[in-house]
Amino acid sequence: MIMATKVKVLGFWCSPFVFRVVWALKLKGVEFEYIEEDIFNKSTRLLELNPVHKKVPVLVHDDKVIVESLVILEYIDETWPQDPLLPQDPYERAMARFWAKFADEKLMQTAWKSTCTKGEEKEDALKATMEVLEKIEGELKGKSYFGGENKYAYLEIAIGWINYLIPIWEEIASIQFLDPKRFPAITAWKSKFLDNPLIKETLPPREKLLIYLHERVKHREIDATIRELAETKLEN
Ligand SMILES: N[C@@H](CCC(=O)N[C@@H](CS)C(=O)NCC(=O)O)C(=O)O
Ligand SMILES: *[C@@H]1O[C@H](CO)[C@@H](O)[C@H](O)[C@H]1NC(C)=O
Repeated sequence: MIMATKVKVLGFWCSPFVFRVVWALKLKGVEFEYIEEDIFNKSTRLLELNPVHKKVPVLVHDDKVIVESLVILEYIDETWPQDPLLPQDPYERAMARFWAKFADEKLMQTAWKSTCTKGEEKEDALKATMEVLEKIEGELKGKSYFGGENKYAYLEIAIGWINYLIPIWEEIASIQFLDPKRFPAITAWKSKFLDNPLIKETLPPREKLLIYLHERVKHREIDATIRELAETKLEN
């Protein structure tokens, strides 16, 4: 364990962005203090440390503050170079960053939207989600991990949220995103990922996550109904 410096992480117990940072630090054996934030009632500490986005994760390293999970991952990799996350080759590094960005921009919102919405909106979101998953499947095909044999590569950590969140979303919405026949590479990778002790010890209990996300879906539905009512009122 590296003890010389002080590392703190501001997080939220089920955030896919926070897990990236926690996994990377644990993997590299960097000791850190974890501080749970209430993202629905933000502390002045959070607002002061991340005034731009007001979001978690926030990494505090001595007196330096770093935000945005993918940026934090690169900072961690450069500051503690043991067990590297990113590949050495510049092209491979670029590709790893490309896929992480792609999944963040194209997958997370659409998959969540498929979970929360109804009717045509849901159909469209589901279709878009499947297209993205197909691209990711293509990238993983023929490999054990995104990083080849490196089971703790940058992309594993960046996209790993798929493995614990998507199954819960599937259950809540009674839809199947990850059909093992259609996505054999992702399915195999998912089991390996979830079996990994480092991942197991950090993920929250499935029941707790299920209850919480159910609530989030309900809130989204209520918000949408209120918006609709407000719009009809304006029209009349
Ligand atoms: N792009 C950011 C996203 C972080 C993010 O959305 N964090 C959520 C928790 S899952 C948050 O703090 N939400 C509070 C808010 O949106 O006000 C990252 O990669 O770190
Ligand atoms: C919000 O957080 C403050 C302290 O940071 C606390 O005193 C207050 O009770 C919290 N409010 C709610 C609604 O949880």
